[in-house]
Amino acid sequence: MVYAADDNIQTLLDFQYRQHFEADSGTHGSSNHKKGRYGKGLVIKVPPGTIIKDAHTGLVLRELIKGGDSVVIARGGFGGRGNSKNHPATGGMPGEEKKVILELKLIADVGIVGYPNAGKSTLISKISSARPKIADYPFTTKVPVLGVVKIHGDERLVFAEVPGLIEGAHLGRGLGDRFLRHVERTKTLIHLIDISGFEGRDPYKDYVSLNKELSLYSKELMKKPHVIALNKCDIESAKENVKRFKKHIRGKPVFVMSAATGEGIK
Ligand SMILES: Nc1nc2c(ncn2[C@@H]2O[C@H](COP(=O)(O)OP(=O)(O)O)[C@@H](O)[C@H]2O)c(=O)[nH]1
Ligand SMILES: [Mg+2]
Repeated sequence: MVYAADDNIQTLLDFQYRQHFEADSGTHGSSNHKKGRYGKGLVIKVPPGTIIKDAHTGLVLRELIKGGDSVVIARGGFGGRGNSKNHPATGGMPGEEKKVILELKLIADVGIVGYPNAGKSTLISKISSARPKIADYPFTTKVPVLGVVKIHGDERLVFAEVPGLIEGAHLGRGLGDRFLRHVERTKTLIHLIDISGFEGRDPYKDYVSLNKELSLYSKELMKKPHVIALNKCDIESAKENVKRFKKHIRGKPVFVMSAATGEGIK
């Protein structure tokens, strides 16, 4: 049994409905010690970025990164042989059986992370043809949204909005844990901060706890290059907050932008 990454497949949803796969069995041997025909091998198609783990040990058997990558997970058995004058019939060997866990990590160039309502969906819909739901209540976006962004000429970057990061996300609170896994497979991150200070929020505190959250989840995440983008600069209170934020952050580059008006997006 072979697992193969296929560019035409984007999700593991199909496996919710079907979880057992069995290759064709070979045919029986026949008289004169003839071999039976081998069963046809089974190829299970999965999206690129799928990790295959042994269900019993939890060990990663293989990561299928790009389309065309494949791995043999269970080998087929051997057919038996039929009897003849000199040989008794011999039995075949059954094929291997293996229980695996499939896990999909998205692969994107840039992951947009931030608190609910920071404006992640608005930003990705402004720069790509992705059309996630946008609303002024948190957790509108429940699955990671991918958007392809034209940079210049033929150059393209894939952005991913990774929803629902809140304090305690690394413990699995809210939807955070599930989605943090996707961030691991991005090359860089945009930390998107709501700079309006709406409802008495402190944007710098948001930034600090966002970082804390990421580092508690995985130290590797902290090594990823990231840029800071302060969103909603069109709102009156933003100016003062930007000043304060820059004072705290000292030295690090900070982009000031408005996903709503388009200011600073480039
Ligand atoms: N004034 C203003 N509102 C924004 C801006 N970006 C997003 N919003 C609003 O903030 C709310 C949350 O936006 P959304 O993109 O869904 O945030 P997400 O939860 O981070 O994906 C929506 O009501 C947006 O219209 C911005 O630059 N300026
Ligand atoms: Mg969203």
